[in-house]
Amino acid sequence: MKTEVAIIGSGPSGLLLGQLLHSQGIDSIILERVSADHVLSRIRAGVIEEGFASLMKEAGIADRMQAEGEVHHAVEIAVGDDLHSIDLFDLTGGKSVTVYGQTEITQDLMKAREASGRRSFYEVANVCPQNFDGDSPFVTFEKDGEAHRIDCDYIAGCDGFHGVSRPAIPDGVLTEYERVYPFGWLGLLADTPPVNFELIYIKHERGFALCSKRSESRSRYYLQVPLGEKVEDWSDDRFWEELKRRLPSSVADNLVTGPSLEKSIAPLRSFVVEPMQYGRLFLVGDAAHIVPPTGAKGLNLAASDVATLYNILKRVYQDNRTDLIDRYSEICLRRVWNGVRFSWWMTKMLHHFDEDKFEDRVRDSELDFFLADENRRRILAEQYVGLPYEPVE
Ligand code: RFL
Ligand code: PHB
Repeated sequence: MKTEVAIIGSGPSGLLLGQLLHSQGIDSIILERVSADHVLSRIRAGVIEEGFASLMKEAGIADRMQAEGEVHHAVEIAVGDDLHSIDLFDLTGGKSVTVYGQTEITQDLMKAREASGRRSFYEVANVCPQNFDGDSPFVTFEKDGEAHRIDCDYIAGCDGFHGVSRPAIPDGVLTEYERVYPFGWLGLLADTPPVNFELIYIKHERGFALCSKRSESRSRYYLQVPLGEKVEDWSDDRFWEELKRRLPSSVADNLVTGPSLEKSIAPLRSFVVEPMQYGRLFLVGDAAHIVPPTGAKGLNLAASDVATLYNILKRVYQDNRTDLIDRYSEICLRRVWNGVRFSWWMTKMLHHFDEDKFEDRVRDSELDFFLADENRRRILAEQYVGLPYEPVE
């Protein structure tokens, strides 16, 4: 088989890149290890920055997001019983975020991929990017026990944190930066009306909690839990009870409980690899970096990587600007490190760390400081709505 760009991974990064390339008449083949249904069963992100929303419009797949997604002009932070509203819209001169689930985005992208007629292979094994340090890269894989090879111009490694693209880069090329946090998030999805219109990030002595949503009738809640906690030990009743204890009392009375549709635990980690490219192989999204979900940045950083790679490849194919190829990593990493720092900062300020009482007090004071006046809240708001994308020139 032959294509222009071989894309490994059919998560939001791979699908969005494929769709944007298609809009410019550039061909791609997508290879995915699991089934499409399995990809859609992962309940993940919910907050979309304006830059990402614009990219969806550019790819021609924003109709459902615009009709069903909720535009949010504010976000709330609770400290014990005190609720502080961060007015994103006013503080940033008119910016907002959209609440629309990653599952919905992925579904919209899969539908568009099918309509485009471009090739995708699901449930493939032994995917192996090769020869990407030369001019003729190729990818080998197996489907139903049969071996295949795709010859291509470029390979996009959109295969997440546990993928094969990053480990395929020779030893000694990449530098890894990592921080593992001593807790995880237990998430619960339920068809119950959300406890509040705006999202609430809660700092509480029993641990962090987050009230999020997918729609007016579907809630998504998270609880900070110690590492090693098992999801089987958390009945729905135990989850709701614990959440209620962490909610400010003015909010707790509005909590509607119900059976969970999904419950899972995600460990929290910050991870960045530099550079994000080697020869004709590019690492995109979670394949190159992971952030703790506290800043709602993971999917949004994946989208800005996709924007950068798409704009580079567009210029390569349309204007023969092959000089731009080497700039991918450098352009992405500036925005990535900003998101990594913001996510680390929010995680640190809002979670309960057991080990050091002094640092706990310092973190309390830091949050008080940033909530105290408008100029300081603006610093938080500008980063939450997302920094602008860097142009490719
Ligand atoms: P994905 O989504 O992990 O997709 C990678 C795909 O590659 C496939 N794959 C392979 N395919 C072929 N061969 C192989 N060898 C392969 N190995 C892997 C995988 O099966 C998969 O389908 O990476 P991508 O596309 O880069 O997207 C990244 C996002 O999924 C991630 O950053 C976000 O979900 C992070 N995140 C959030 N981000 C936000 O911007 N806002 C949020 O509100 C937000 N909330 C969250 C989150 C992540 C969470 N978890 C569970 C980690 C909340 C949670 C709880
Ligand atoms: C979510 O709705 O899943 C969500 C929202 C905000 C975050 C993380 C996750 O910061």
